[in-house]
Amino acid sequence: MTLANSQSRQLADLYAEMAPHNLTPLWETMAQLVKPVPSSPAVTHFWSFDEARKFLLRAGDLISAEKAERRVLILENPGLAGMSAITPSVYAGLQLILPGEIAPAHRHSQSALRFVMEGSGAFTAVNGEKAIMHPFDLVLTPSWEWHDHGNPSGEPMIWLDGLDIPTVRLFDATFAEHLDEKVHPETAAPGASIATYGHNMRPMGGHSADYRPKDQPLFHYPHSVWRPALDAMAGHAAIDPHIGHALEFINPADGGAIMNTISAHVRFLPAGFETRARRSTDGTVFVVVEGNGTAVVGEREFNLGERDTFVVPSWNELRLQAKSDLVLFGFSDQVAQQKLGLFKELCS
Ligand code: GTQ
Repeated sequence: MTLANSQSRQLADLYAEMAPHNLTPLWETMAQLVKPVPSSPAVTHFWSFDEARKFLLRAGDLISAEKAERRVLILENPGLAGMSAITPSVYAGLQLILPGEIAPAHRHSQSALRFVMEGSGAFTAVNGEKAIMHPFDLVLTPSWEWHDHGNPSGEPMIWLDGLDIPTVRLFDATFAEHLDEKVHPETAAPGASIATYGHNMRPMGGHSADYRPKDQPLFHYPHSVWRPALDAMAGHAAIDPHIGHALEFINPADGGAIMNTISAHVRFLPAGFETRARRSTDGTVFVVVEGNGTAVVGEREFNLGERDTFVVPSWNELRLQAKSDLVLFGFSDQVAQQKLGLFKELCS
């Protein structure tokens, strides 16, 4: 037996003997653990809204929102089968609430955003204040705030849920509870938090409305507000060659991201505009709000239409081509990565 052979025999014996002691050799897995650049287990993927909607409406015939607690089809990344995740850190799903239904009040450690895809007049109530939802509104239900959903309108309502479920799972830090009543008692009239905190000002004096947490006063960012803001900004600012005209939604309490674990933005690409290639470490979920175009992600190419969703995993190169004026909504774990000192981007 050669020296090398005898050494590898002895190593194999060592591995076998220490395995029952739950000890494994780093040098066999080092290359998978500490990689020179990200190589996400998630893959890029595209979900047609019309296709997903058909399945969601079928589910609507078979199970009530109340029985389901939340009637949601999870957008599961094909590279993360069984993980209920669209990227390793972020969850996304399409939620349906039919006329007259309620989704009962609960709260949990997980933070959520809702981005309205279809319907008008349903609400998400957060700590007892309703946000009446309209297409392409953004509504937040931050960590540990009570929330219930209801639909007094006459039409089905569908929105995209974005949550930090996989992040909370990573930290093993989940708590959840149900309220005794199905619907949280009303604490403020619909629109009160926008009226109070939604204009780059904050209330002074003893009457200041403190029904909302001080560090998270605003939870409704209506399309009727953000869409004109995006146009106005596009009329004044030079376009970013890698992103287009983009505005991040912020928490007015500190000017930072909307929540501790999730960042969200909207962007506008004028007809004919093509972004230059960009990679970033925050795997990002995009929803098409308006227009047509193409997303080129590595070797894949997706034709974009209104309400379609696609995911670009960490460090995948993205180029966007706008056939018509194109408006996108996007969210990711960027804020969490920035706080942890991990976020990187590469613009070519
Ligand atoms: O509406 O509270 O898609 O708790 C997943 C978990 C939605 C919600 C989801 C949830 C919710």
